Amino acid sequence: MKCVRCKKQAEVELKSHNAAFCRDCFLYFFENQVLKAIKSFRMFTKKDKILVAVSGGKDSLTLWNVLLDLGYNADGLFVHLGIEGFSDIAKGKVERFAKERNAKLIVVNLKDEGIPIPEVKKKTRRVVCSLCGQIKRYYFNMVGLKEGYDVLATGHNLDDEVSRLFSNVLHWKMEYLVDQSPVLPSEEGLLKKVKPLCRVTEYETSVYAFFKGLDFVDIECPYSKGATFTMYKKHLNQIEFSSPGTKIDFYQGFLKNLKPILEKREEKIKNRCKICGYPTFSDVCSVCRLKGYT
Ligand code: Q46
Ligand code: ZN
Repeated sequence: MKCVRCKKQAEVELKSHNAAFCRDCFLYFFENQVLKAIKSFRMFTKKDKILVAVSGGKDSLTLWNVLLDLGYNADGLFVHLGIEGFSDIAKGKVERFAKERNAKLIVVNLKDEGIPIPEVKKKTRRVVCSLCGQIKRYYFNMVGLKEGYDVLATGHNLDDEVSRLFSNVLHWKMEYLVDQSPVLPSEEGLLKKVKPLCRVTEYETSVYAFFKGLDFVDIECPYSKGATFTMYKKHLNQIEFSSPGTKIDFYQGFLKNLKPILEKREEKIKNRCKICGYPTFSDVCSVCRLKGYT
């Protein structure tokens, strides 16, 4: 198999793009897909201060690496969850990356905030992952606003987006479908949020991270259950295998055809938390409630 760009021996075959690439041309292709997403969805420009939410995993470190290579002004934010045998390892990987790339890293430690995830887990009967997700989003937003960033970038890839879309459609979760977008504009109290990896698959991201020699955390969080999304990803990959290109068509089709209709009927959250000002459905947001302010 030959590289479609330079005719050298190909190392990667991408059926959905009807293409095969050598190492250099694959990296060029990957960066180009990210650039295409950034530009077509007007995510940010070289003038913007970008905050990248980094967990130490493959996707977020890939995102940070690509943005730095493309010359964007991108700093990292790591939220230390206080999970034994996991959070320190993840922090080590992120710190090492930041040092090697000479990039700025901000660290928030949930122990200092009084809400480390193992304590939160003890206090709640809910699935801890949904609270953990809310807490992370809360700090990404708060720190981003406080430190004067223009936009928050997360490492969600096409498979994350498609499996989420699939799940939201299967269960007709309209309130989540409205918010499913590669770009969420800023509003009062909310930083603009973007997903520059929305055009690249999990496989392509893994290949990129491997070719670039990125050292990321490859152990799972001990609280991770992830079964539903993993199951959807598996089924979607089977469909993709017999019909290459389905994933990106499904996602782009949603953004083009259904999203505009949903946006028209969207009801905005009007409430703000009376303690910290974060947008919320009730009087006090869930993080302030966890901190015991009610
Ligand atoms: S870190 Fe937090 Fe994940 Fe661990 S507790 Fe669940 S949500 S699994 S991405
Ligand atoms: Zn090539």
